[in-house]
Amino acid sequence: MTPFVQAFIGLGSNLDDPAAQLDAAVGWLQSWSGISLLSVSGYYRSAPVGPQDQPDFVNAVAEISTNLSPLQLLTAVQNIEAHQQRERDRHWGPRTLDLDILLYGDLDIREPELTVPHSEMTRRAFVLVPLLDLAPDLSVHGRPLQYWLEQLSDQFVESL
Ligand code: ROI
Repeated sequence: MTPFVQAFIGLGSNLDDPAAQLDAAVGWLQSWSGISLLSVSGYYRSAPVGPQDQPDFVNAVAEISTNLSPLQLLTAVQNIEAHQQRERDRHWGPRTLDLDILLYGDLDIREPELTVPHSEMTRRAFVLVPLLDLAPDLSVHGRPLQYWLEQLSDQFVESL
């Protein structure tokens, strides 16, 4: 049996009452077999990274403990997205719910379906700010979160 591993999931939405979408996603994580929800960051409003002609996002990060393998966890979060009828018409466009595996223990995963640590996380203030709520002492790619965040002062993120 797989031991439990601590993992972090990024949550984002900018359609159909984004904060309610995140609440619902947290509810799914809480009840999912093989996942224990440990904590959830504050919710943050963030300007869209990528195409600007879309609404602001609401973002958060959840800390979980899981005995699912990385690919089983990926399937779980994809199922949760599907339950909330995720809409995504175009690449980097608006979406009702986006769940990203940010970190899975201290594993480095490079599979065609899954890269962990998430390949964009050190370039996204909307990930780093909520993650700092939960794990202020964490390092990614050998540097503290705060180091990465300092490079991103142009990205707008505020507490909701
Ligand atoms: N921008 C913000 N601010 N928050 C997101 O969750 C988010 N997700 C995305 C893209 C479109 C890259 N931009 C985002 O997938």
